[in-house]
Amino acid sequence: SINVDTESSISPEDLRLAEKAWSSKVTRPMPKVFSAPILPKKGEKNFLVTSALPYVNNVPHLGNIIGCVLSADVFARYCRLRNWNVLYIGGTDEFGTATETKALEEKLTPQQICDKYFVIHKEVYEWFNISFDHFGRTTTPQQKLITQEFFLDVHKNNFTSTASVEQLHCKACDRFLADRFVEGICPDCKFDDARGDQCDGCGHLINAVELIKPRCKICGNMPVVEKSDQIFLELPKIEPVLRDWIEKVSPQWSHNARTITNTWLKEGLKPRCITRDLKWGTPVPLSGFEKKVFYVWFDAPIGYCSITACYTDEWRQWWQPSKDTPILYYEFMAKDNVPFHSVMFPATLLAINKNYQMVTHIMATEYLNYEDGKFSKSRGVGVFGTDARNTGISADIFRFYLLYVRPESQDSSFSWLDLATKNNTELLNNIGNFVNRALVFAEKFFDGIIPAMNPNVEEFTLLALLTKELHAFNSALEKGKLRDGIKYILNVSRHGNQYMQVQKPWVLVKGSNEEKTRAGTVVGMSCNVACLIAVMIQPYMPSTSTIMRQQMNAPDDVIVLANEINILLQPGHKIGKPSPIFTKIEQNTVDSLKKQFAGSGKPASATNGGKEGNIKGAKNTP
Ligand code: MET
Repeated sequence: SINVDTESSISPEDLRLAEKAWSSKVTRPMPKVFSAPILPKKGEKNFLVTSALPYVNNVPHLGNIIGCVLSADVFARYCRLRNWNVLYIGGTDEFGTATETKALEEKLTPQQICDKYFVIHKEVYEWFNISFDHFGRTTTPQQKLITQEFFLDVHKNNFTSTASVEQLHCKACDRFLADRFVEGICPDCKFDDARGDQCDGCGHLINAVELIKPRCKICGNMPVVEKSDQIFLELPKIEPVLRDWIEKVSPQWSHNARTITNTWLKEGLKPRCITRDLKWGTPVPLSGFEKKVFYVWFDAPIGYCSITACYTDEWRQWWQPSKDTPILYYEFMAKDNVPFHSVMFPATLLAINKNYQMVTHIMATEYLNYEDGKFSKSRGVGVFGTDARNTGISADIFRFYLLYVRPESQDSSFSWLDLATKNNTELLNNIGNFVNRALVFAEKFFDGIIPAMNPNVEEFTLLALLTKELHAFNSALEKGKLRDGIKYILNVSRHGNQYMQVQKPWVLVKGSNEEKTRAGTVVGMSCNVACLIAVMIQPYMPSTSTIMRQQMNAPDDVIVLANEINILLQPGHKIGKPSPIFTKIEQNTVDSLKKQFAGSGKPASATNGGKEGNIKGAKNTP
């Protein structure tokens, strides 16, 4: 399954460069110490990284986790590993009808729901070792202030309009009903339990006012169609500037982000309703609209700004950067979030016209399935964030596997058997075996001291091969191709294993003096390759990287990744105590985990793109 092939042939020039890099005296920079508040710095590479803000009302499952927070985490960690300046912002998205629905369900207030689930999200991400610089939420005074300010700028610049919209109103409850508060008969297939936003019978998106015999989900009475004024974002008016901008930056987006955006553009942009007759949300600061709130997708991306503002008063340094500190802004998300980040949010910022930081890289994943089907909370299928810690499998193994199967260019699935296989082959047999043998040889044959190295063509060939892998690794990660990155690390380890197998230091060490010296070179080189692996794997498996580096007693400065390979562990360096790094996952563990998370066995309900009961498609009606 490993098909990233960088090897091919090593030219004399490759050898010469590898030799030069290896023997050049470099003073490695110390890893940057990040202290809050992290701000963009002139003359440095500045990265702003965000992951989509998960709706607060649910416990995230592994698919949600790899789609946004974990992917963004690996990228942010990679930036830190390169000693670049990076700020990683995340948080929960707390407004919208999803929260209100949950509140009704759990008989709590929306705010209580947010407070409860915010903690659940935070703890899940802590367990997965997600290294947010700040993890915030959208129910803050900052969010209200900034959303209202942004809106008023858009409004002042004439990029809004108002129109009367038909909605279902429940007299008994005295409220307009959001899509998810209505059920009825599907106008298409006549299925009698269709939801207000989508029919579970035929899968079609529905306009709630078209439901036949609608009923209020809260009280069961029949709502009536009433008109109400709403505010629209005039996308057609912004479209020309938006198109220019998209054309300029989208070549560096993930392929699906480009395609989804182009589909939207092809259909032509329509004015989009950005207000709702709800109570739970950011109030609209305009006379006549005081009782309305912003549609959750208008204010959710503004959460990135407001959460930064909760982190530092200097938040505008990131969001309205001066010309001399350009910022690369990477947004990670699952594909259903793309239009809101590639069209809606940028359109808002362009309409404001105050040089707000626009996204430079949209990195969207496809969906992760669970075994042969979909994750489903209601049916208890799949691993949810809160379950993961009770499996006996460490966060690093989950991280590794989720990144190994990251749905980077097509849907993929999480499978326990596959997780065990990857653990047992790639981690245990490949990396674990190599790193452990290298260190044990150093301990056993050289008293744990890195021997003198006199590299010859064998070593320079190895170094040239590794350099190719490292270059490919760096270029993949800079493009957000996190899954490929893992494969280059495994290649490095494979080269190391092959080298050790061919050189046989355990034989050499028993031979002539010359052979003993040669054994020293081989063991020294191997320990250095092991250290390179410990560094490269850091964004993916941070705890494992620490354990490896402890066993090597590696100096702190190794944890800055360069683009060339030079000596990480110097001759004379005393390593720590080697011990096995990974453990085998047995078949009976696989069997029992599979059973534990298989759910009730009831059939899946609707085709909903892998996200349970939560469609955020391209519907233009409120
Ligand atoms: N809450 C949205 C979701 O979970 C993402 C919002 S990103 C600003 O899909």
